[in-house]
Parts: sequence; C-alpha cells; structure tokens
Amino acid sequence: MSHFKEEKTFLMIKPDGVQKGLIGEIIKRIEQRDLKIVAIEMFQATPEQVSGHYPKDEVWISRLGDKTLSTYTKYNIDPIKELGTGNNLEIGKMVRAWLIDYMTSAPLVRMVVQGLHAVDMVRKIAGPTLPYLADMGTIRGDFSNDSPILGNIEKRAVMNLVHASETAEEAKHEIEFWFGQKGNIFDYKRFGVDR
Ligand code: IDP
Ligand code: MG
Repeated sequence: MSHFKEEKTFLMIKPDGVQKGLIGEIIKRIEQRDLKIVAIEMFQATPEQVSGHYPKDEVWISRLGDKTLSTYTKYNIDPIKELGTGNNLEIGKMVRAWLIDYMTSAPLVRMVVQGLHAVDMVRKIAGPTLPYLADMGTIRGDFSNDSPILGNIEKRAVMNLVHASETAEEAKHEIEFWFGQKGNIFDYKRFGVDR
C-alpha cells in the first residue's frame, strides 16, 4: 500500500514568509512531520502566473468574497461603505486582484511535498486562512497576525505566509501548473519513513 505514502501536495512560501526569514522554519515543520520535499525552487512570479494559479471560476471567486463578507458581518462593518459593493462575486474579484499584487511583491518558494495524507497534513501544519484565527502551533498562528478587517481597508490581500493546496484536485492542478513541464520532481527514500 505504498501509494498512500506517495500522495503529493503543493506548498508555496509567500512573499511575507520569505521576507520574514521563515523559509527554513517552514521547511523544518514539513520535514519533522515525516513529509518529504520532492521538488523546491525560489523564483519571482509574474502577474500572469499568479492569475493562472488561482482559480478563475465564479464559485471560487464568490467564496473568496464570502470570506471577506463574513468578517464584515462579524465586526458590523458595512461592505458597501468600505468597498463600494456588498456582492460576493464583486468583492471576490477585488481580493483576487490584491492577491496578484501580493504574490508578485517579492520572490516565492515553490515546493511539492509528498507523504501520507500530504494534502491534509500540510493544511494542518499551515493552519486556517486567517492568521488571527489560526491556532498556536500552526505556521500561520505562530508567525503572523492579519485579518481582512485591516487588509480590506488597506486594499491588499491577507498576508498569511504560505499557500497550501486544499484538496487533491487543487494539488494536482497546482503541481502541474508550477512544475509540470519541468518534470523535476525527485524520488528518494527518507530514512525512518520509506523503510
Ligand atoms: P487559503 O490560502 O487558506 O487556501 P483561500 O480562501 O484559498 O485561502 O484564499 C486565498 C488567499 O486569499 C488567502 O490565503 C489570503 O491570502 C487571501 N484572502 C482570503 N480571504 C481574504 C479576504 O477576506 N481579504 C483579503 N485577502 C483574503
Ligand atoms: Mg485556497
């Protein structure tokens, strides 16, 4: 049943993770959970690449808008006054544009991580999207503090150190997107994990 150990996910250290000097810490947290890095590279993303990375379908964009709206509701802030609209799709489109600015503001580190339940494990290690709600012990909870309340006022994405695929389908798309043509995914044995 070794194929269960071959589950792969995509992890990217975002500009704030690189600029806070957290590359080593993030890699350490992945490796110490018996997960294996099978591809890794630092690079500067173009706006076109970042746009290709994030889904373009209206369901995903509306969900992004819903996340922002839920924070506005929680803190009793009027989205129409702040952003000029209360529509989840419109707000989602704004956040998507801010994400492109954020992700191109400094180099990124892209990785493919392999291991048992790699997708869920890396999401667990990263923590939930919003740093102010992320538990201690997660990357986002331990090293960042940000919220849409501030991000939206400053017209920028929430800064949360890492991107990690949410599902197996997202992982497949993202690995192909960022590493597909290059084919530089490695195969090696981790002591204590693979034997
Ligand atoms: P994820 O990174 O935890 O998978 P997604 O919902 O896929 O979260 O959102 C993608 C990214 O968009 C987040 O990591 C964050 O940087 C940014 N983001 C999410 N919600 C908001 C928001 O309400 N305002 C600004 N940026 C947001
Ligand atoms: Mg996501």
